[in-house]
Amino acid sequence: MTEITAPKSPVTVAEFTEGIREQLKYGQGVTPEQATPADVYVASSLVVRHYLQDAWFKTQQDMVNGNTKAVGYFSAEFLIGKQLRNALLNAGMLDQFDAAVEGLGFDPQDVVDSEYEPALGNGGLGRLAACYVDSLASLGVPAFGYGIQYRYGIFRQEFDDQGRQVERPEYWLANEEPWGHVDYNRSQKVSFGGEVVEEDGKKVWKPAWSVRAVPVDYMVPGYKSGRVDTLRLWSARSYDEFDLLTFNKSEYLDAVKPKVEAENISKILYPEDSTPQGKRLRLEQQYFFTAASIQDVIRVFYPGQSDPDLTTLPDKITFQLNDTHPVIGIPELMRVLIDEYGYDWNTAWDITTKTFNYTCHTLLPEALEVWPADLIGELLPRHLEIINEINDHFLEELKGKTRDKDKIERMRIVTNEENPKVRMAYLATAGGSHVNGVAELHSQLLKDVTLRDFSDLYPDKFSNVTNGVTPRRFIRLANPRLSALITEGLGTDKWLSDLDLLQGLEPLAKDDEFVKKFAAVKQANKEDFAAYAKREFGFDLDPNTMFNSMIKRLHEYKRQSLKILALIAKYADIKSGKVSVDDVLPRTVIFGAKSAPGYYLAKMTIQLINNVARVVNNDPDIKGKLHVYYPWNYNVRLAQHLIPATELDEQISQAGKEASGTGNMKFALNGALTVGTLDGANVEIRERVGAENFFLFGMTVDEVDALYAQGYHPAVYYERDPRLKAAIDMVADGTFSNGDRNTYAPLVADWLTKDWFMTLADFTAYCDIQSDIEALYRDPLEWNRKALLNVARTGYFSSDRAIQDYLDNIWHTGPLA
Ligand code: 26V
Repeated sequence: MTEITAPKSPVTVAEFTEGIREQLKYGQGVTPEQATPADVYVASSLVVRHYLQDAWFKTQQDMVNGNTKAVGYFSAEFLIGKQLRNALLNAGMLDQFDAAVEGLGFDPQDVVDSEYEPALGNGGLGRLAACYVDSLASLGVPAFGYGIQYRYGIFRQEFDDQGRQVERPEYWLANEEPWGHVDYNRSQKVSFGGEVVEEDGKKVWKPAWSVRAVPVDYMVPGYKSGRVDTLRLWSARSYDEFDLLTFNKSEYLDAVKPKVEAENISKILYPEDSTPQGKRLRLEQQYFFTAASIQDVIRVFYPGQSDPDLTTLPDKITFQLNDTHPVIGIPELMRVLIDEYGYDWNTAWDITTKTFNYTCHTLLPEALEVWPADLIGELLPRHLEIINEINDHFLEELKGKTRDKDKIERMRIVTNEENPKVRMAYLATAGGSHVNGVAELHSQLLKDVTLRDFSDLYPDKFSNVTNGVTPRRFIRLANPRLSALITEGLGTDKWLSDLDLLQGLEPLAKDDEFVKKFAAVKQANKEDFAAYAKREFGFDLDPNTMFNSMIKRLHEYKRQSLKILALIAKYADIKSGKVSVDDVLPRTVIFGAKSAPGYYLAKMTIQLINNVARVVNNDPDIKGKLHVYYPWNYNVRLAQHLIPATELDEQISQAGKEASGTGNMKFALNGALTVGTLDGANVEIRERVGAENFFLFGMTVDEVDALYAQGYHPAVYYERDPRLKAAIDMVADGTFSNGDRNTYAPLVADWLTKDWFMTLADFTAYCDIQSDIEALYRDPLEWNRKALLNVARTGYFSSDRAIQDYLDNIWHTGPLA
């Protein structure tokens, strides 16, 4: 295999080694002999930061002094994953690191493994934000990611002895964290509560309490671009710390309270819930980071100016709102412009609407945030006034656009009811220039359904940007063997910054020798994963079986239950003798998924999967033909190990429910075939790879709608397909609960009487497509040819392309000169 040429590096092995020695000595205070891998990890990270420092300065200076509009990506989540290897790759220092660390007597893998994963996101939305800042930096675009440095990331998942999910705190900051630079000198004050008074005819907000927002800066090194952008995550601190000293002992606990409350704001990442209730702390978080970020932007772009000309703000930066979570930034910018800088309403509105854009990431109505106006009024009284005024102006504007009173009423930002609510998606649509969905089908459904009235009256606001993933982390770092083979096939490694070049692999799909090399890469990755799964989880995976994965949040609409029911049906067929075990294609099914802690049916599905695994894996009748594994605590690291080893990927959501999916892109790019519905980005993946290289099944959006309209009765499907009946009966009769028929009764009842996402209706089609899948898998050369074509034809799903689309169609900016 050819070696990938690293980007030209600014550092030699000797310099890197010396850097580590210095850091160990003056930073960690240990000799190389005393040092642990964790010490070397911290030291190496600081060496990388050191070498990136000049490029970081220069990027910031060019951004502030030049004429290129910057991007401010506002997101409550940045699921960035481990930093060290990614920074080494992008800075061109991978080889020097390996050599230096080995020279000091350490295994580079141990050093890299010492890093705690910053788990600052729930799933797709947070990981997308991380891919996007990587691409912005790699394209050389000046950008800030703005978010929150939660002290506790998404919970750490464990399973108890019954196979149930247990949530544990994820204190990822337990050890020294060399990547986040805490900059106390550039903190911002963020205020809450209190009241609004009139002074000299002006509205003045008198807040009740304030917290200190301290920026923690992460470098975002671009791949071979020589640019380093900034991910600025805010951490909440109290202003009352010093006051503690003045209290006597009896008042001590009261005095500490404000400190604890202030710091609670950035304490924990909210696990996405099936039914998001109005959570006060979450609104505090949203305001906390958007307000701090807006002040920060003014500080950065108008340094030292007491009377800045903020009408130029939309030329300096554009703000992208990642879902509705940062939408409170719209009234906040209005407040800053009007109350603090004295602009009139219309000027402020003009600046605001030109600066903001909004990306929607969902189609589930319950995931569109709506806040009780009362709650906003309590926490942010001035903002509620501004929101009401925005609503009034907006309704006036609508009257000039349509005479349809019902439509105007439906479009209210603030609802007209006894306890009014603020619809954040509507506020974002009214208060920004562009609204986009995250895949073609999703953007179409946004226009036709979710935001239909808005798209009728403001058609030009709406567009699509299909999601993408970074090839640096998800191909080069995750799958070095495939990366080397691609480079060999293309004769260049330029594909890492221009993923369309993967098309050049297309002719090689006809070359059996190349296809065999490709197959050998997959086989080696499977063996690696088996070893990893043994080490980390104690599993015994057989790399000579098909590796079939389903990794994503556990949610009814994603339909993990469809996968597990089909598996149970196969098991039932073997047990009843309908199918001879000798004819079964050996398959290892791997699940990875966290459920929201309060999501009852999702948690029961986890328990079921774990118990199916227990029963099936230990049943001698199965002769090792079917295995189910559920590694706990699925995260970015596990994804990086599992995706390259997977041969069949499951994207089986009910059509019209998955906005995009990004796992589907990572799998296709790593040479897995997909079994999927016509949903989200699956539609575009299938168009690109070709229908013959994608296993499509199930109802379409139109068929789903028609079935809802006609009245959906899941029990009909249970009666109709004996395989389905056998599977559900097996869950009901206690096979997977030591004979206890109650354990899964609520799940069974839901399937038979409700089944909102129509798992049962798609079951037969899903089982039928399995025979096509297995027939193809029995022909390894043809399977791998198709898998290789998936790689060759999915370069479009690079986050570089997605960012280019945002630059061209929404942000109207580009790289620094
Ligand atoms: C909702 C809530 C509600 C309250 C608690 C915290 C919380 C956190 C997140 C969300 C919404 C999540 C929306 C989301 O993750 N959407 C996913 O976005 C991906 C990137 O665009 C996309 O690929 C997935 O299809 C979509 O489900």
